[in-house]
Amino acid sequence: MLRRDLVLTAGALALASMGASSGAAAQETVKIGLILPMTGQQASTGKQVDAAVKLYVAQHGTTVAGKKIEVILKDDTSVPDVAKRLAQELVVNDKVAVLAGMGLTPIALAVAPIATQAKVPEIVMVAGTSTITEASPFVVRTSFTLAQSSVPMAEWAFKNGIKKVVTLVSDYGPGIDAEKSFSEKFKADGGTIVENLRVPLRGPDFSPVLQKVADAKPDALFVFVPSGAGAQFVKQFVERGLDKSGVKLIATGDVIDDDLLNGMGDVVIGVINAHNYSTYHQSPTNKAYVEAFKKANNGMRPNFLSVSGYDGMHLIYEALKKTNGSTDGEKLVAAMKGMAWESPRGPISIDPETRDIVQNIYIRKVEKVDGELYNVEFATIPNVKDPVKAAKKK
Ligand code: VNL
Repeated sequence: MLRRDLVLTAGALALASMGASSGAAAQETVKIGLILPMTGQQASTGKQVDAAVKLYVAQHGTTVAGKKIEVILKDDTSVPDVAKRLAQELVVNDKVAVLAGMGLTPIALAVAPIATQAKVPEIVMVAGTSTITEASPFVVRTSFTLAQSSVPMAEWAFKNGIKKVVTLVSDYGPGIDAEKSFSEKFKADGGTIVENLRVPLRGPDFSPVLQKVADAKPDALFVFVPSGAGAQFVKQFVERGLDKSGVKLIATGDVIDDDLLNGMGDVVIGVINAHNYSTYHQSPTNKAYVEAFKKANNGMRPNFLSVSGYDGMHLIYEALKKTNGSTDGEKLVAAMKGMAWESPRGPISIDPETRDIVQNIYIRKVEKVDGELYNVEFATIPNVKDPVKAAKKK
């Protein structure tokens, strides 16, 4: 504890003196501290986001508004305390102008006080708990919130004859947001939530909860697990025979991740889910993105987290252009507010009031196209703001 306090104090002093001498012209290089889980349980997330950031830089160059861009990648090993220490070091030693990445909610929250103290923007490219944007005025999010996809999923389910649902989520911030927002909407529409089940984030075993689902026999099981964990869930769902039980599987797109989809096998064909991005999204922007991403990464498919990383880089580059290269954190955040552009996922913008992303949510069905499994979009809910924050305002 003591050592940590000392480090924090030293950090604060260094930040204060930095602030006093930050003449704009002095800084030739703009450093971006990219904190990602490159190893550990969330390594697939780090791999996707890092690849997208590298692609963005390769396509758009390393000079923005006369400044040289340098990305410093750090592996947080999926551990929040490690991410916090790395953020401190990046700010104090490397003097980064921006912190980015944040592959899990606890990591985004651990870094937020440092962003506030240092007045450095924290670009959240993954974590999806609603409250993260409220943890610091320097947080700007390019990923999503879980309520954004869970509420449309609930609406679609009730409209399509599903009356009784069991929910199953990872037991932490985004899972609880998914559970609550799905359940509230589904009940408000007239449906019944039979049971809310949760599994631990680390090393989940789905067997005991899937037995409960088999016993409850709902019309559908609604699931959220974070990107990377869906394959294990589907495997156990099939092992328990639930794919043949008449219980429909519905989910947020995190579960039916494009990255893992082909490995899940034909059992997931027909699964309906709601999300912000599909590799199969039919737009020229996305076709170009998927082609370039695969080419640069040995044929690896880009998933929704790669797109959030790619968009996060766009946000940083465009904000720097707007500030004429100034790295003043408040100016950068001000420049980011209200920014709108065409992403591989479709049109997106940053809500100037909440600094959270506004985006289309698509209802999709897993289909086999040319021998590969894809999430094929068949309905669009345009310009969705985070429903949790929207409800708070009322
Ligand atoms: C989170 C949310 C992480 C959704 C995810 O994948 C995800 C989070 C790593 O907030 O921790 O798909």
